[in-house]
Amino acid sequence: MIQDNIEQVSVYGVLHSPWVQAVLLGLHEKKIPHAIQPIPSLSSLVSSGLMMPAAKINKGSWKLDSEEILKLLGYEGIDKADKVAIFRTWNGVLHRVDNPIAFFHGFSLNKYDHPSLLVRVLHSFLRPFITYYFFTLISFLILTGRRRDPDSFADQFLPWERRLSETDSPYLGGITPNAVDLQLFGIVQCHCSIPYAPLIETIQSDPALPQYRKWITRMQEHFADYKHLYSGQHFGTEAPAALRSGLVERVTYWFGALFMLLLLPITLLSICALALVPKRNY
Ligand SMILES: N[C@@H](CCC(=O)N[C@@H](CS)C(=O)NCC(=O)O)C(=O)O
Repeated sequence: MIQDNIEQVSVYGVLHSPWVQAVLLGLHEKKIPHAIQPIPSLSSLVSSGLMMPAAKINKGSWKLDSEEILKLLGYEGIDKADKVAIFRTWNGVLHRVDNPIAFFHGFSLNKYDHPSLLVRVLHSFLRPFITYYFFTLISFLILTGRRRDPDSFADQFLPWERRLSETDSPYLGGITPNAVDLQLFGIVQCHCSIPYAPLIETIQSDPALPQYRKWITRMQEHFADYKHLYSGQHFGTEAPAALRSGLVERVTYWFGALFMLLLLPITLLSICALALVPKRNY
């Protein structure tokens, strides 16, 4: 159901998440005023842990799930087969923890606006907790055998290559991007935000993916003034790179990361507790 009279949207989420990216791209596309917060509010933390994206429209309750949020913003839902095909293009993302320093560095660079320096510094100090959470989650998935690399990373993009070669429209949604474009491009953004070289090189140069690359370029041109365009620097367009956090925020982030490492038993216990919180719409 579409929400009427949207004046302001708050989004909780990390810029490396494809689903957070999809929501932010949708808000940008529809020119809806919004603010991103890197730390969940207490109410969303209690009911759904660190699950993101969560969005609060005007003064309503926090909502989960990127597709549901996009529907509230006025986008049509995504059919089941498309959802599966979108999700498949995420393969390779679990490699982002191969280099833990690069993983934390990627998170330290995330740019969050807030008029108060004090709030930005406090957020920067707390943000490493979220990085530890996702580092633990991804490492757990790898340890339990969930990372299986295909013979070629190109295969996961082939259904989209076929779809794009069968249409004359610039986007999967026709003359403007729809929720499928936003989620699929959200995953491209996710891959590029902490890049895994073999996967990025496949998208950049595999001869089987010319239409997919053209579509990425069109999406980049369409979203040229979006602030978090991680894919810009990887695909040779004029699109600007994603904005980066300032030095004070970065130093505070690393200080927070070190502090939490020194409190490792408490950090790990909190991560386990949050991982057990049931995720639900509320
Ligand atoms: N279908 C959901 C997926 C959301 C999702 O998987 N979010 C991940 C980050 S990319 C998350 O928050 N995981 C934390 C957890 O499972 O506790 C959507 O489209 O929003």
